[in-house]
Amino acid sequence: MQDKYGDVQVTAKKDVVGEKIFNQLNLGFQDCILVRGKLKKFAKAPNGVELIPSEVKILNKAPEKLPIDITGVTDSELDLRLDNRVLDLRNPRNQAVFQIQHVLLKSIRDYLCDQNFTEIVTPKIIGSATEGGTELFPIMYFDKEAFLSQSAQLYKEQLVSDFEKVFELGACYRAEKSRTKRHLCEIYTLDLEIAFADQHDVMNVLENLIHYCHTQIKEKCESELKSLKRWETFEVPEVPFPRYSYTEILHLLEKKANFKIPWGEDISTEAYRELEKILPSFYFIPDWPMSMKPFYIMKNQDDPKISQGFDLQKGWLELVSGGTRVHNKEVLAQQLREKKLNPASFESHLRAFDFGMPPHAGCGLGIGRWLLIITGVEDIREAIFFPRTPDRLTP
Ligand code: AMO
Repeated sequence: MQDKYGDVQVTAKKDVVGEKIFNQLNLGFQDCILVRGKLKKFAKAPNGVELIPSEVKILNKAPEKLPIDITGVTDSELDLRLDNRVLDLRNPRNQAVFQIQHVLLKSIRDYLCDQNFTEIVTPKIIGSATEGGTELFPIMYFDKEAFLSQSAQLYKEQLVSDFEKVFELGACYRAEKSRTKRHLCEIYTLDLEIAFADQHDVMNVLENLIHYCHTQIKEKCESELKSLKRWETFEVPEVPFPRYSYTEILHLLEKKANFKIPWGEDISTEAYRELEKILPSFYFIPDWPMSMKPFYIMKNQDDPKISQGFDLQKGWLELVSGGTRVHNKEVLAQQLREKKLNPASFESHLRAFDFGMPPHAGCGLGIGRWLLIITGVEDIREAIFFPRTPDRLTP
């Protein structure tokens, strides 16, 4: 018998429990039952005890033939597993992924609350584009068009002027037709924003947060990591994490991997795969070209071609992006124009900069991707209860 806490052996000998209970326990796999009885020590049973039943109730039956194997003996195809997700999540390996997520989310909250951050909740239905991209899902809001929020960006920046250090754990929506093992259309992110801070302060918070959360997981999730065969390889990374500017990364790629990327171009997945051979753990890439960062990122004061925006990588995978923000309204309006966006569409956001907006910086981190890094599962769809992709809207 399996429950939230693991397996329990129910031992029913006919001459001990009687014929009625003996017959009731002729059950199918995944039937839902209630058993009352006496626990007895039994070293050979899972968890060292067995249950001798005195009452059995059959609450619900499962079909004899299940659509997927959840015992781990045979692998079912991922799409078939996701079609039967409720059942799939009874597989101990999948349970382990989400028990780890549970500890991760609690650790994030514990750490940030301890550092005097205030948890915020921002709207997910918005009137206009957050970041100006084309990745918006339009919806009907009564008789008007509205959108699903693609990021907490604008609201967390506004709220930083009231609460100084804020964070949000929430959903955002990306209408990207990317069919990769790291992209989803509905993502759950950690958003941070800190007043009177720059990108370096945010990087310091991030590396300490990651160190803390990994330490908690190593302490609290031994059996889960073992069930995922991650116990030996799971890493509590040392801090500080190395920092290589975008330009240094291009040099590194050229010198060590013979991979040439012209300055100003994006680093391809193929190039990141090469980088992972040189930098397998966590590393920051600051000083990206301004042309590749959004309008709210501040320019380098000495060289406006360069931004004060950074990414945090774990090997080949981008986990975080963030940076120092523009806090001056005129500069922000100018940068919107430079990105071919219309400041009039951002009027209500710009108004928040009229009332003494402090200098600030922040970042956004994808929880699904963090869970990939921790658990070693290969596809982000396995790290989400009910994934949303261009091809999947149910269950
Ligand atoms: P960005 O768009 O880089 O930045 O997103 C932040 C982080 O969210 C995760 N992520 C995704 N995960 C899965 N599927 C996707 N389609 C997807 N898109 C993003 C990544 C990424 O690093 N407003 C800025 C953050 C900031 O500057 O504060 C933003 O949204 O892990």
